[in-house]
Amino acid sequence: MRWIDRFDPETSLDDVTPDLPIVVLTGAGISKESGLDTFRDADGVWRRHSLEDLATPEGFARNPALVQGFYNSRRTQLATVQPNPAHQALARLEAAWPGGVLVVTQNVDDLHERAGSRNLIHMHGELAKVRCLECEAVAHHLADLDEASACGGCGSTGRMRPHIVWFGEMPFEMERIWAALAGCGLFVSVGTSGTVYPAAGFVADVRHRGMAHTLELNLEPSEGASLFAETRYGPASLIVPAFVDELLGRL
Ligand code: BV8
Repeated sequence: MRWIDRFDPETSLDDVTPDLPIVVLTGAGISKESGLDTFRDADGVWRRHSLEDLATPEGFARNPALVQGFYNSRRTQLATVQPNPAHQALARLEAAWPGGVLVVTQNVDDLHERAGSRNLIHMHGELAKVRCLECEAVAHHLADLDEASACGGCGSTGRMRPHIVWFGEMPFEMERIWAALAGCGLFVSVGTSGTVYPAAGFVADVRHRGMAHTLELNLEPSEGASLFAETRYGPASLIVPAFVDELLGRL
């Protein structure tokens, strides 16, 4: 039997009562209108740089200076961008929705927290944090990293890496994410191409249980679009606030 045949009958937003928890997955598309590049659009990061050289442990081992430079320039860019109405709308939803809202972001920027989201998981890590390869200490750090950078915990130098999940590494807080997906009444995906796993598999995980409504909010259909019970397309800064206003208008 094909996996898709086991999905339960269609759901709708009408099934999403205020007591039900909401899980929102976000990707690079939600930060695009803040001025941060996505990865796979025509002008995306992986169109200009080699993913293998810059976002894998092997690439870091081969040329740490190249990888540190890539993340240093992206970390520096954080100070030049602001949250947009889509980030702000999700923070409003979290503050007002009785059933609770968890934002699981693939993004490594800090725009969700700067918009006011608190119940937030950075499953792919954070640009504003660094980790010591010696003692595993994680620290908030906005300056450049290089071979002279010292760990604030153990004092080792030249052993600091970006606190980022590279390809082939296990994303953070997966148990907490899977538990939230299992218990949610609404799963919303915003601004992601549905290319990278395990995040790209979350909608199927939710649909397989057949209880939650699933909604894709994106600029264009993602690779997983057919798995969503409902889809709405347009720029995140427009369609996410409109969706949040509609949902809160039902309270
Ligand atoms: C793991 C680092 C297991 C941070 C990133 C073969 C098949 C299936 C899976 C695999 C496979 N081979 C390997 C794998 C696993 C691999 C994977 O999925 N590879 C893919 C490429 C096939 N996954 C992993 O390795 C993950 N780890 O599986 O571990 C494991 C098990 C045991 C033990 C150890 C390990 C780790 C994945 C994380 C990798 N790190 N980045 C950084 O530098 O930023 S992933 C990278 O892609 C980014 O972090 C980003 O978050 C992520 C997803 O990209 P999107 O956010 O979706 O961005 P994208 O550009 O693709 O799309 C943007 C979307 O926005 C588009 O749809 C566009 O239309 C839309 N958009 C644009 N503008 C707007 C908009 N939407 C709304 N409004 C707009 N204005």
